[in-house]
Amino acid sequence: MNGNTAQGAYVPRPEHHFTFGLWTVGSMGRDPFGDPVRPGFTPVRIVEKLAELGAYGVNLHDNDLVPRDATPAERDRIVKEFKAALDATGMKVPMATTNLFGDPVFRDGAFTSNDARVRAYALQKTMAAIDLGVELGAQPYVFWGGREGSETNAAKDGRTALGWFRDCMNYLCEYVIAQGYDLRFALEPKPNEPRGDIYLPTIGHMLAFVYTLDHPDMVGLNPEVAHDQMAGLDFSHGVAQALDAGKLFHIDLNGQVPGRYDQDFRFGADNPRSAFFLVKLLEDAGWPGMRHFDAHAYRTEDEQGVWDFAAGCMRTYLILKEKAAQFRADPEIQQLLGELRQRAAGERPVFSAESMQALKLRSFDLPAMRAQGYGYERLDQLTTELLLGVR
Ligand SMILES: [Mn+2]
Repeated sequence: MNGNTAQGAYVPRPEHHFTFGLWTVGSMGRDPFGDPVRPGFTPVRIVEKLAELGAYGVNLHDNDLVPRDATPAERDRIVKEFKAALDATGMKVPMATTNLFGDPVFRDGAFTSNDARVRAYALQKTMAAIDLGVELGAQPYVFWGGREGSETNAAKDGRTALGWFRDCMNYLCEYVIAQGYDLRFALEPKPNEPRGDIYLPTIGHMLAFVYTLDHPDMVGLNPEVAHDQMAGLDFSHGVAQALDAGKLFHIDLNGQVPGRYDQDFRFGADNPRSAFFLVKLLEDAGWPGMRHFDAHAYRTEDEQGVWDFAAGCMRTYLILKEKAAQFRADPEIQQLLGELRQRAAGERPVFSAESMQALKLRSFDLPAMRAQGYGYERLDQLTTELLLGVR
């Protein structure tokens, strides 16, 4: 697929449902070793520029929009201006979340702090942020427990911490029900950073936790590429599990090299191949959610670099989406997959006295089964060549 049509297909439009956090393009490039390198933008400027680039909407933490120390009057003025920018551009706010990590009060966590007053304050702050999210039309509401962890296990029993976390999630589900909000929660796992170790570090841990809540139907996941890849995991496997459970409520797309600091690179910057398999999974599944980027521009960049970063995230997704379509249409690849499907076809193992007896008596041609390969080298090379643009 070449030529002008294909180029046009890479131009992001609102119907592609691309979203960015205010904190992503708004990142001033601060890191643990260095000061900000960019001045940042007002939320209104971000909305206007992302609309121009073809995005569908922006997502926010409460304090990305309303500063922590704003008075109620200031809050109302800021929200009004922001809504006017949304109205003027047609941009939406499909997701909102709470900053429960920046304030020093959360240094030992929010819902898992050893200080009961901090846990209560975290609930109060989250209820106000949920009200703001609902006012802006957000669905779902995300929780990233960046400080919900520890450096030393001498101070806190993990069972106690998870119990506190559960109490808070149950409380907030009841809050949503009591307010009559139509809102679901999406929990975001991460293995470490900023805490030495964070509770519920992977998609699997988080999924198991969801089913211990009072309203598991209201709660799903917001997995992030970087959070799995920094631990060396295959992100698309985790996303497949969340899809299989009907729990993929939201997703954070970015780039991350395994074993490094939390990089949050432009989508596909690190590993276009794993990004391809993720896009292919989401598109094959017909997943209806937002394609949300939780990433930021390299610290080397100025304002133009930030907008190049945002445009690049969306363009790469669309290129990989086209590659996934090309993969589905490629005769050689499909022939190999067809052979694999034939080999995979068989009766599902449904237990009964008869099926058990039959299986116990079945004879297998083990020498032939041991000898036969799967042809993955050829399939993988064809995939590689497709991605490298020579097919
Ligand atoms: Mn994230």
